Amino acid sequence: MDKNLHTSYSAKDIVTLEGLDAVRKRPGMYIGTTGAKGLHHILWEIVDNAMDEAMNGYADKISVTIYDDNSVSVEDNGRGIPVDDLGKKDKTALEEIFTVLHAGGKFDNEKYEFSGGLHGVGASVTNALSKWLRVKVFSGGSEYIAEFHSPEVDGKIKSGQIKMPLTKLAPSKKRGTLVTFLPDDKVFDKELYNYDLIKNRLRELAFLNKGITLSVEDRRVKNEEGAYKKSTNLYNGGISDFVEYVNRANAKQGDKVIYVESERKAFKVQLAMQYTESYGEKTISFVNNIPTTEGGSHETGFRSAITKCMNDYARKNNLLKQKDANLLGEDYRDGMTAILSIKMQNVQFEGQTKTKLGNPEVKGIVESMISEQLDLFFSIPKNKDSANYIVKRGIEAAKVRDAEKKAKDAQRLKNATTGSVLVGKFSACSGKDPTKNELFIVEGDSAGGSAKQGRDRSFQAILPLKGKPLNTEKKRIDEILKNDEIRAIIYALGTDFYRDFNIKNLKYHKIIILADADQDGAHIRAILLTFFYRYMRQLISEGHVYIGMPPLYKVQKKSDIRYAYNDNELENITTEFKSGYVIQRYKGLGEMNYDQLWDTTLDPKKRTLMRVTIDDAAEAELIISTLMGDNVELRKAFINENANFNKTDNFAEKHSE
Ligand code: 28F
Repeated sequence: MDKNLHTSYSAKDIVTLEGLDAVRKRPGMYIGTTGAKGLHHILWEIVDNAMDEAMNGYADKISVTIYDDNSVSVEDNGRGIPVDDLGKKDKTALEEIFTVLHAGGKFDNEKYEFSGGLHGVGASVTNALSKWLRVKVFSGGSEYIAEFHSPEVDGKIKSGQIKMPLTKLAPSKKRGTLVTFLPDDKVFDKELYNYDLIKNRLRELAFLNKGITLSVEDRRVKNEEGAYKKSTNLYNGGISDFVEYVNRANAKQGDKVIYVESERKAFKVQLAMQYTESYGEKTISFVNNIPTTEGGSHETGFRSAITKCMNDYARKNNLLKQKDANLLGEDYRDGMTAILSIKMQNVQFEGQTKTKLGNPEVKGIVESMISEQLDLFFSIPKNKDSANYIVKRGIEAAKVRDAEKKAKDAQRLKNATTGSVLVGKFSACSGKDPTKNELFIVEGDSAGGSAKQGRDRSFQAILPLKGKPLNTEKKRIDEILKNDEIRAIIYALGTDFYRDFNIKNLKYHKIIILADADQDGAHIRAILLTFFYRYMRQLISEGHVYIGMPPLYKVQKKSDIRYAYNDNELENITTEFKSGYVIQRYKGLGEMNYDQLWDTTLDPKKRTLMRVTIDDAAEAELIISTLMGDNVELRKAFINENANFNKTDNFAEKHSE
């Protein structure tokens, strides 16, 4: 990172000073990273523009195509970017959108009521970071074209320059906008578009915007029939279909979906809820189609509305006696899956990973809009059984809460000797600064032993796991509390868990799971991620959880020792060595001695960590409830379909120090 970045420039200076060249100079300021996330970000900017046209009611089909030169196109069937200024002004509206930062009128709200692009920086950044970009507009019975490129002039790249000004071509019956671009590999190196990632995001957009068809076609691969891989999503049931999709591993026939929506001037709320036999709460929320995995004021408002409405309903219908205390919000949310989607202007994102909604005024707005609609919904006779069911579940949950509290207090008394659960296992570090300290949760005693010896004890703590920890999915809290491995993790982290979780007490800002790269290791990763996701969610949403990447191979030629972390790297090393080398395939962490473990996996300067992120909460829900739930046939199908049991790693993104 350019150290003086924070002193000499701010985004607005760059805009006035250098236009698009500034984007190329510091891409990280506009798209975060120039890794896979950044490559996909410049695609989302274009998809967002098509989505804006669809959300405002002018388009209902959006298709993405990936080509084998890694160029990609997005097409919508909307009005088409305006071309009526052709020849009138020095810069057409279209040229503005693709060559001026924060241009395209999306930032003055009256033209676009809701825009997903607010969190983005617009199509001009995509243009600036592409080798070339072509726009086709189909409107008024004609086809138009404009082309941009980023040529090298006197050794300097001129980013996103107009190459072919807007030109009218042949007549056409089509309507809409088609943007095709080739990301510049001088910026993104060898990163390639990920079909599954794009497919999942377009499916999420289809759920969030009912009636819009979103598809992606991958022209880099053909199946045996010679057809390209393609996925098309259209959900006329919108987020009601979404909540059933998330619950497909748990829901039973007849588990009703409750759907309410409300719209005021420039503010729209949609809520879909479905109760299932599973425990705990699953709320997946969005603002302008952007996942808010760290929650925020909209979720707070939603939760207050549920609690208030259900307690009022319970009293009014004599399901709670006058003398009974109100139930807690969490009682009503036990077993509930909710999708909350709001659309608004002037969004302020906050939180460690900018996925939390700020805007304090939103809590009250959402609370009143949802309360009003839920009261209406439950006053309709045919919906009474849903309300009665929710209150019944709430009353049961309150009873379990009391039982858990008693179990916990009893446990706490027993826990007074909690050290016992850690004694002989846990090796603390001497440093007291949580932001620097790291906790390695290591599979197996032998690996644990070499981690203890190999680590830097000033900031690295080690917690070896005897065997597989308890699979906490579908388990009650009191059962979970009986498992020593889980208790050891809770105690070592210092945050407590579930209702009593408090991230402020976290003793380690990096929690690194070290497990073998085999099925057992993958199962341990899945179990730990399930537990963190269910009972310590903020650890993941605030980016504290990592997966350690031990090397798969050691290649030795005389005294020259190299490590390969995947087959690709092995190939590079053996090519370099040519001959006279020995390859050792590591079966597990335990095969490495402690200084090799330090060199390859523990040393912050050399190791590779995969940060676990929840990019796709719906996907995470599905993976966890499928993999860890008790629906055996679904799990078998999932594993066969995905082969790579490490699907959980899909939320992981390469993280270098
Ligand atoms: C594949 C990507 O970018 N679609 C778009 C439109 C439609 C209009 C528009 C876009 C300049 C300042 C208003 C048409 N007719 N897909 C897309 N479709 N931009 S981008 O207008 C941009 C103007 O704000 C459009 C009437 N009003 C707006």
